[in-house]
Amino acid sequence: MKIISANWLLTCNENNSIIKNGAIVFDEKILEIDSLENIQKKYPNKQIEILGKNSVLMPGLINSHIHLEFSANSTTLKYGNFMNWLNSVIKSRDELINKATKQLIDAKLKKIIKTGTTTIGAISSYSFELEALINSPINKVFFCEVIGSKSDMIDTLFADFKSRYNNAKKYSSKNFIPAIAIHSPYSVHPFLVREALKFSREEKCAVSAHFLESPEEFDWLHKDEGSFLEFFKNFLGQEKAVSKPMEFLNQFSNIENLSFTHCVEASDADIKKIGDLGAYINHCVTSNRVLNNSKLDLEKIKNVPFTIGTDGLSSNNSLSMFDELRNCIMVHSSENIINLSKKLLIAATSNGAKALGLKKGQLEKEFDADMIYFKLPDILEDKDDLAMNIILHTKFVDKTIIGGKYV
Ligand code: MCF
Ligand code: FE
Repeated sequence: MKIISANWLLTCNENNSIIKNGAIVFDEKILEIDSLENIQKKYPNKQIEILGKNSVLMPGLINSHIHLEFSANSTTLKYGNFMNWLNSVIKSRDELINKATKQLIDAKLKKIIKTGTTTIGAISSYSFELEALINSPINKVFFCEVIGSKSDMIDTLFADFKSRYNNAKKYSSKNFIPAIAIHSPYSVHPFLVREALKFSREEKCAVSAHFLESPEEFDWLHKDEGSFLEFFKNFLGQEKAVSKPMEFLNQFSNIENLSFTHCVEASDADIKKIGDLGAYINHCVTSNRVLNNSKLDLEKIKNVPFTIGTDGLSSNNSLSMFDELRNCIMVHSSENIINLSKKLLIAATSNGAKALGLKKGQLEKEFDADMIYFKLPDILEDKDDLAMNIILHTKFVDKTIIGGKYV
């Protein structure tokens, strides 16, 4: 059992409460959280680590959507237009994936931890990053990807997916949880979606899917036209989308931990359906900016909880959640920065944990002791400004605790 005290405890709990001069008692879980004064009275003989002036202790950040297999990209892929990006992925995928060695991914994971992330939702196309991941202390929900829209390939693709999933399952532990990613409504045949979701219900695992991120995807799914048409004709001999957005969403009933990534072009009815499914929206603001020059309308999704993801280096220049949060406050410029910052830190902690089905993301009794601490550059006058100043000023954390252990 350990006790830490900080100037500011940002709990990210249901009331979003902040404790000034607080202390937290923990082993692998959080045992107690209160004012330093009360904790000192209760544990008079216990040593307390006092973090001191301007210190902040908060739940570790949860990056709900990341593709580590694309970690070797920096300048290779085309940005600015989704179709150009997709073509560049197809052209350079093998080369990029080969360059994403275990050493490279190890280094990225170290930096991810140093920049405050304690849990990731890792989307995996091939399981090439599995070895690096299982050797890292970071918590991971490992989403094995299902992809393929050709009807004559369903059995083969499903068998390939199941073998990756079953292999990943061998490494199941409290910090490695296998899950399922359905790539998207345009790239997965509805029968394959059906089989994968049936499997997910048996496994009781989390499910995530990319959904309506580009205008090109919208035109293709709704009207079978636009630049996806040429792409699908050339590559797969298909002239029609395999499913409509609502038909796709309708398949996702009765899944406990469900999330849809992007949703930038989703209609009001789609958003309502996502809410009715009890799902979360993974918001990847930088990815949306660089691939599509678009942004999620936070007002439009106000009834659906959202999480924060960096996506991969395939569509971002950083895997740091603090960089991503800074981008969020800059891109969503019509929202008041103080309120938005509070919402964003909840999205990046508590909501991320809920979307992934984890008892994390809050400084609250019985929650996993995944915490980060760092110092603000100067004295904070008003606690109402805490979330905003954390986002504006934090690049690296001083210490990371995962499952009660310093990493
Ligand atoms: O989220 C971004 C953009 N949207 C879709 N897919 C990906 C993203 N980053 C990486 N991907 C991967 C995806 O998992 O790109 C591959 C898939 O395996 C090719 S998409 C035909
Ligand atoms: Fe993605």
